[in-house]
Amino acid sequence: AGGKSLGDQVKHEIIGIDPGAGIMKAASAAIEEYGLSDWTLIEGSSAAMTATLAKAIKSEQPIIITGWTPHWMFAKYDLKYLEDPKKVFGEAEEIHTVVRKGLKEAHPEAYEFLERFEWTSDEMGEIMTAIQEGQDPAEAAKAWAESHSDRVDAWTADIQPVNGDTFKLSYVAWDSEIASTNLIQYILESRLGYKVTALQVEAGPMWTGVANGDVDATAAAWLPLTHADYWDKYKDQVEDLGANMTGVRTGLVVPSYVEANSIEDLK
Ligand code: PBE
Repeated sequence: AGGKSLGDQVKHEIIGIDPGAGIMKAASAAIEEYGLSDWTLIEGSSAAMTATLAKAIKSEQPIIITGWTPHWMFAKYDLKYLEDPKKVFGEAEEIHTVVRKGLKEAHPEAYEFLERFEWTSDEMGEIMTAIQEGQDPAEAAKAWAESHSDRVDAWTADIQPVNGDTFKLSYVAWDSEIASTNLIQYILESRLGYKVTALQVEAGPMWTGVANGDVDATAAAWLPLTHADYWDKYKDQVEDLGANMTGVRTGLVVPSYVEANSIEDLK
């Protein structure tokens, strides 16, 4: 109601996601660095966060979430990032493909494909939106690969398929990573002859699995900032194949009708 501050209207809550996500660490740092000591970061999941966002938007209530790009929510809703003058959420963030040590020798075909694999946020957005609209993730990835065979051809050209070798991917149930991992699984299976298991885990085990060699690869490493803690811990036990996407971003996000423009406005 009129006169109530934004903080009071949202009960000084920022709607977060799974506690292992790097964005949660950055959001906690933002609370600290912007002096938002009366604010609470709510833990949950990617799915719970988008459900809460949908509800708030339906009733035009203010809400503050931890958000990132690429994500279908920016296509579906009118949203904005709160400015982050202290750069707590970093700057030029990328998504990297990180593999276990020895993968090149063990699975040179998969390694070669993963080394080549790089795409755009618009391309990922096509799969994410299809999933959000109700398509099964594996089906959405398959449909995308079939309608973009020129891309898939380039990523797999001249790689000799294997004969049913097993391969393990790890990822977290973040919408962006559901899209990328399903696409990689589909290409490894349909074009390169692998039998793939994609383990859906928390962020910690996603990294640990690659570091200890239980998992062959993950395409869900957000660097240099979002997963800096995991990177610092495991960098000597993994191999970084570089960015599979550049120009990604994380931050605090609100519907455009929310009056705040900067994290500083939350104080
Ligand atoms: N995210 C999406 C993840 C990486 C991918 C930004 C939610 C994170 O915060 O760790």
